[in-house]
Amino acid sequence: MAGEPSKPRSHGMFQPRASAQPRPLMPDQAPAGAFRVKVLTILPEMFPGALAASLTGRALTQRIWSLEVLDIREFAGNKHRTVDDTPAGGGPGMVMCAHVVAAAIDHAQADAPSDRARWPVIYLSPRGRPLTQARVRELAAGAGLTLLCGRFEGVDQRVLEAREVEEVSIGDFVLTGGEIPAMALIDAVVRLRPGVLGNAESTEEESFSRGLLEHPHYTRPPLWEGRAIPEILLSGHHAKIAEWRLSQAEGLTKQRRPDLWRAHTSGTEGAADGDRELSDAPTSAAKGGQTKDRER
Ligand code: 4GX
Repeated sequence: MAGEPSKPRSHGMFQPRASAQPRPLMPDQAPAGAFRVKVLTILPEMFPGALAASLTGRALTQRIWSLEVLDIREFAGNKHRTVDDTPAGGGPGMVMCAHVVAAAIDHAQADAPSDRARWPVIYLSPRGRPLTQARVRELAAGAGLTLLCGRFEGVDQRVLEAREVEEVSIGDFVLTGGEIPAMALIDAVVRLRPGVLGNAESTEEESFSRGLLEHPHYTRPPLWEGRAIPEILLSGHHAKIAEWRLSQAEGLTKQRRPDLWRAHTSGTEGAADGDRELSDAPTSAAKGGQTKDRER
């Protein structure tokens, strides 16, 4: 869905111009350097949805990234705007038609850079390769991406093959459609673009705990419902605190994610497909600590 074209707000001779111009939420044209996201869906009204809030929303208004939502029904080619048909071989549900989805993909890719690796078409599906922070980083380094959101039982396999669509899963569970997974992927990618995260949310310290789950976090009050903040965190010994956090992160990873722990200890993290890093979030006070919401 393209934003509304900016119209003159005055019909008079003179058009007064405020120094800070209001910008449409979704500009028609992405400025050079903006990360361009195209979404193919039969539910365009779901976008920008949650992506209009907070950091991704601010970045969208700032044109750090752009969102173009295309209604797959526009490519149906019949007056009933039918996009699906019954599954070959029988069975329940409906399948999205290859020709309709192909027309939507071809339209989306028409003005994308020809290098497919830099602008992939991704189909969100539980059958896909699990999304990793490593893949998110690669996508964020590109120029943009096109996301195909399926409904019903999915899309005809032939269009995935013919258009070299990459299948990606956000987890081993089944949602009603690919729109929410698409939003999750967009959020993960956009936050890595320059200018999206402020200092407080920076990913600078992520290498500290690379490949590990994050250590627990605490804030005031020091005693809550009889539970104290671990004493070490109130000691002011920064080296000791960093050591404690690392050991917490290691313990947690060993216990909850033996797969990540194996990758971490075997030194395969960062390898082509071995990178299952989760701890991208700031390890906040690892470097001096800061309170985002209030001053100490
Ligand atoms: N990670 N969904 C896809 C349609 C569908 C159904 C069956 C293929 C086979 C999902 C996920 C996810 C819901 C998106 C079903 N496609 N996507 N959709 N988990 O659950 O990415």
